[in-house]
Amino acid sequence: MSNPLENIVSSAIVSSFSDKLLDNLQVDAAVVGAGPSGLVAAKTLADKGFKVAVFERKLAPGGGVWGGGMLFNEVVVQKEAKQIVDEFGIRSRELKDAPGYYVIDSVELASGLIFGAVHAGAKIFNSVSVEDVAFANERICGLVVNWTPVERLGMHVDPLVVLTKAVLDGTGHPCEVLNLVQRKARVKLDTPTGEILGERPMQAATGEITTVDNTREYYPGIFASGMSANNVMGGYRMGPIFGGMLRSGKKAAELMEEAIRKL
Ligand code: 48F
Repeated sequence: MSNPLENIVSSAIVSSFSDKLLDNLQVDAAVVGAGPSGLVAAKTLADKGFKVAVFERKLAPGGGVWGGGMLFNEVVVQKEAKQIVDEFGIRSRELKDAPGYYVIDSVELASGLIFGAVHAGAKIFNSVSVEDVAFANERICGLVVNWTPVERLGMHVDPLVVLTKAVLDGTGHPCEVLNLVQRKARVKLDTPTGEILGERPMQAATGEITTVDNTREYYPGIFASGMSANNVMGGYRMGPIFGGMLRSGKKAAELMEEAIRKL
């Protein structure tokens, strides 16, 4: 009896996904949140040959990029980040009245960042939420993950664990993973108070700088990028300008590479 098409399709999906998940239960770098900073970090690390898994709560990766500003689906980047945009093959148009600033269709930016990260070899697990961290020898050594629908429905289902040499909290404004580290591991973070300082209001130019400055390792094994870094370190928000986010992803990848190579 020949194998019906329905079975060929279902088997291919189940076996391919199982292989992917099994292969990513121990990775070099685990990125939480497929926003702009997380996706740039994922591509940069994957380009260097590291095994990278990205866990994204939503069905669609891309974070806050898709909606541009107030759902007008265009965003701005500045010249300091133009090279990163070019590396991904994403098109941009320089503003005539503000040289050094470029507009980008936000759908092209989101899809281009996702495509770039996946093509570099990073694996994105979408609809997967990070609900806890694994902690050993005074270091974050893994992520506790579960399906987002399980989380949303409040189902009493135990999670699985992914072990990693370095975690990036790229969860945006809530800095969820570092909040978990502070609350559950009860350790001091590398901030002036040892705690999360909290995001400050909008100050676009300063926010673009603090996003990159605040991108660093906050506890052994865990780094923050993007708005998460600003929340942890009391940085400013900046609205729909994305150069700082992209540069933060690059910086996070460089710091994580250094840390992984030291292990
Ligand atoms: O917020 P987000 O886009 O991260 P970002 O790289 O970029 C911020 C900008 O989009 C924007 C801005 C620009 O000027 O200020 O806000 O800092 O993406 C964060 C992603 O993390 C996911 C969330 O669904 C979003 O796609 N996320 C958050 N918490 C979790 C998570 C979690 N616990 N597990 C998995 N994914």
